[in-house]
Amino acid sequence: MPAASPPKPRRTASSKSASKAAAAPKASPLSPASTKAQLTLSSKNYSSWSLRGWLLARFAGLDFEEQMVSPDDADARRELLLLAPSILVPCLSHDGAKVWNTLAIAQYLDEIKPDAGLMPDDRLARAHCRSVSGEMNSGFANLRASLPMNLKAHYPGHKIWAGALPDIERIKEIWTDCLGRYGGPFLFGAQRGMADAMYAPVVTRFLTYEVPLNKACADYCRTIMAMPEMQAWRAAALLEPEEIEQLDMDF
Ligand SMILES: N[C@@H](CCC(=O)N[C@@H](CS)C(=O)NCC(=O)O)C(=O)O
Repeated sequence: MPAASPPKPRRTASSKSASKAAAAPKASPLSPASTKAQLTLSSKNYSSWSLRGWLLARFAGLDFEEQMVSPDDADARRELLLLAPSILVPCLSHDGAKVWNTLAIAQYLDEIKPDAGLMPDDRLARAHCRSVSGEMNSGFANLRASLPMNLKAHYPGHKIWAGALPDIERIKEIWTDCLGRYGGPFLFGAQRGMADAMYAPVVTRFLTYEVPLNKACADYCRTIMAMPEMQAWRAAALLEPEEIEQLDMDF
């Protein structure tokens, strides 16, 4: 269970915008007129960061259009440069704001959709959620390099490179701790949120490569894969025609 701490007063979109209204001009001359939000993504089969951004936007209840860029098409890459200054996906365009980097997107969505429950209410749990989400965003390079996301693939008995084992152990430790502390079935309790979006591609990797898991972690993987959002993403990934040879490993 989370340690007791005074609940953090939830920000509301209206109170937050009210406090900024006095200082900020009503509309920036640089902002285009408000249109439907757009989320730039690449492959649903291979792009783990696209999956994270997409889940965050869906969890937040954002009304958005997907803008798909082919991961290995040079013209599409040039187009992506115009859309996302980092040349990376995901990139969210919403109401004049352009947000890239998955953590920044999560923070932005939490700000504009404060009641969506992307982060827990409790101050200590929010700090914990930010920490494990940040750890995913900036770490686990060996896991990412050696077990690429590939929803179409299944490699049972895959020999896992020793360099990736500490990453896997650390992720299992994070999940087991969160599930025990907050009671599951999601990392921060009854409601799915930011940390679940961050770790969802790891769930798919663990299943693709049949990484041995304890019961709590295996149950968590089932919970994530059963989410309607995850099922919708997976169904679209399986229909994707393109294949990236370097990521289709042959074992
Ligand atoms: N930490 C970044 C990582 C973003 C990232 O690496 N995205 C990959 C896709 S999985 C990408 O766009 N790579 C360049 C490419 O597809 O050409 C984030 O949080 O958004």
